[in-house]
Amino acid sequence: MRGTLTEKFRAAFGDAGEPRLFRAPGRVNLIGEHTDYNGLPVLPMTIAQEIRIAVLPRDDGRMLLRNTHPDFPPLEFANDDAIAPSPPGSWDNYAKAAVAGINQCLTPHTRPGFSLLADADLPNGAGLSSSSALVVACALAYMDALGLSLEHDLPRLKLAAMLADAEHFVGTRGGGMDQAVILAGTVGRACKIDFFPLRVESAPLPDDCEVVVCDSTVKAEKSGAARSLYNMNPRLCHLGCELVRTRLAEEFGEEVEVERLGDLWYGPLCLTTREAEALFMRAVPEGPVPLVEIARRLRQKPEKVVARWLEEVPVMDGGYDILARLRHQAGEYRRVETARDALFAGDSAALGQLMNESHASCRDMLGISTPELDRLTEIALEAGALGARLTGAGFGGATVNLVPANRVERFIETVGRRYHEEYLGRDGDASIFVARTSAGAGPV
Ligand code: NG1
Repeated sequence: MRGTLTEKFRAAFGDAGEPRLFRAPGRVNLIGEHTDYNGLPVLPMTIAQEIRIAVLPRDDGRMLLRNTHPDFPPLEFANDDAIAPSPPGSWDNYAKAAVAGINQCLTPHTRPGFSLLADADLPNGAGLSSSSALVVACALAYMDALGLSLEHDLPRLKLAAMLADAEHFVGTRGGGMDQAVILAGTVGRACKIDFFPLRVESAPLPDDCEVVVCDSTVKAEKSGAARSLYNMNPRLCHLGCELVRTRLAEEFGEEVEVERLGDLWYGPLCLTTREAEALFMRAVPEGPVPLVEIARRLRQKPEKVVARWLEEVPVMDGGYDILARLRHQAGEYRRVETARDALFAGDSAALGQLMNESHASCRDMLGISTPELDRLTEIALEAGALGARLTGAGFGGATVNLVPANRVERFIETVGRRYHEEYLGRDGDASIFVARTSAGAGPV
């Protein structure tokens, strides 16, 4: 692989020297969806598919980007104080996010450039975190150009937390799951990740089952069209958190410090999940809540509520179902903790059941599934999976399936026939694969 990527680098940039090589794996999330940005845990694992880059520093401050994939054209930007985002969907935004984030956090004395070639066997828009893998790989390349090394100059989790914020540059309001597992993942283990502060516990994977990824082949381009759809859930959760905080202030007669929903469990209140659910019911009415009612409860003008919490969120005449979002958080929190225990206990049946419940909650409470993802999970269960759910941001992308090891071959054949050939009407063999873990990102 080294030779090939180096050769491609030389073909792209001329024989400019021996490039340095870095890799960053994709990830599949077993359970814990749309919880990270609220500070609630997740349970992903790395996969073998990855982004690889070849890179050489430049002393003229120019960042030259090339990609072996024809969909991503050559691009360039200057490494100065005013790195501005390109239009949504432009792939240089991920390199810009990494460079601008490091410049802001580490304030380096020099601003070197680099010539970078990216290559991947990780599909994009599949919910397998190609975007964060690219951000992490570019960050490693830029750190190298600055003479900084992972671990020695910057611990992995510190870099992960930094890059989670840095990726907001591209316009999505995600949490820190992807950057953390990409940097701190280990071979043969899943990662139970907690946030604020970021902590990673490695958990054993089942030895009687395989984790199988099935791509629905409906692209979820989070940096493009799916961006505002994705952002809707973080925004509604933050609004829900404000409603909860307002309610708590009324009940206690003073402000209670709750910065994000996760603080209800870990903060000064230390609620149980049952108590958190009861609080949600007191703080937010059931079903869609009209904007005027939200504004009344927060004692704010509707325009202010829109400007502060509903930016980019599509206008819903009937209102927003905030309680459903909060209930998903409580349920998913409990499922992640129980799934972690199931992994340590080697209880695959329990894990599968939790994955199925998670899919139903993502579909019914968050509205992030699609007819294709629903059909794919139904077929997967009929084909012998113990658990099947959408993975990642949703609105397309892939499902993650827990399949007994002795049924994997039949499973892949059945899903290929019934989903790809019968439901979609085309061949899709390459989009079903057994997930294999890999080491966290680093130099090759
Ligand atoms: P993907 O599937 O990589 O787009 C996104 C967010 C995660 C998390 C999941 C949903 C980014 C970089 N990633 O992941 O933080 O919120 O959705 O669980 O925004």
